[in-house]
Amino acid sequence: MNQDSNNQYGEPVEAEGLSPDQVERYQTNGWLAPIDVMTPSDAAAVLAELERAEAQYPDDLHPEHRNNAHLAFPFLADVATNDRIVSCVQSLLGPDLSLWSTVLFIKEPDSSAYVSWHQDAYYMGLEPDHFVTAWLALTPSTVESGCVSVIPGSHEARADHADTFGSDNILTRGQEVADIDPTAAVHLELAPGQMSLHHPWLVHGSQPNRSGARRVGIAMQSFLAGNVRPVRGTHHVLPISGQLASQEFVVASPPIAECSTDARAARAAANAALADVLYHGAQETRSL
Ligand SMILES: O=C(O)CCC(=O)C(=O)O
Repeated sequence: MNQDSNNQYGEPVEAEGLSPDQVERYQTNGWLAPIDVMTPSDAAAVLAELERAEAQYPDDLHPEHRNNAHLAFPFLADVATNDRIVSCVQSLLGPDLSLWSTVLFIKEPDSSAYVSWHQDAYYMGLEPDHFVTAWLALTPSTVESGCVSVIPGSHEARADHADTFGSDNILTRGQEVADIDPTAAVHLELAPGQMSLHHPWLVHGSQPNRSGARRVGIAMQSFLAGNVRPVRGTHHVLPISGQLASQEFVVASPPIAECSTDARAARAAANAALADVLYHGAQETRSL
């Protein structure tokens, strides 16, 4: 329980966090899953909202524009500030949290989109590495549908990455760690409403969706502890609980009205800054 910290709306965060055993397993393995966050019917309701929003605002949620949608859609800001998610992350990082970015990782039925082996922290321009990615499933995330797979123990070392810009690769620059043995991977299968947590240096990726249904996940990437600061670039963060991290961050506001002019401008500013950080030194860029 984390009764002495508030979320960004000023509400106390009282949901159950992780047990000491779960914290230890996260620290040893570099990930923890599955973690129950919401009921399957609550996850189905979020999915229905997302699919309604995709139909209503196609220019705001198409495949090349899935970063930081929580800054334009209040229902996604609600997910990102979900008390259970925040409590679990506080168990790992302490009471002072902010949210750096979110990504909607959506793979259409029987499609070729995949995510190459990578470490999240490699291009984020933040130190120290006291941050965590939370990945919430809104649909079944299975081996068949291309769930997130992880390489045990890989969070202990920083790996070299090469840019591939592969057309089916969902990552910004198709960044890839070479020489990964896929037979060593652990597949983080999740039911709707469950999440995984992974360490910023954990090597992970995912295969194409070979099922007949969409695979939809929301990555909160990443929650930052209070001592994290930028080492290059401009970074927009959403305060989540406790004290804001470094004063060097630009403070983003949660959206009040869906896709309002202000909300779209806040998201656009955050994405422009994010692109500068993620494409640092890259030969090619894509829009976010
Ligand atoms: O959703 C996926 O398939 C990959 C997710 C991922 O790379 C991440 O959350 O860091």
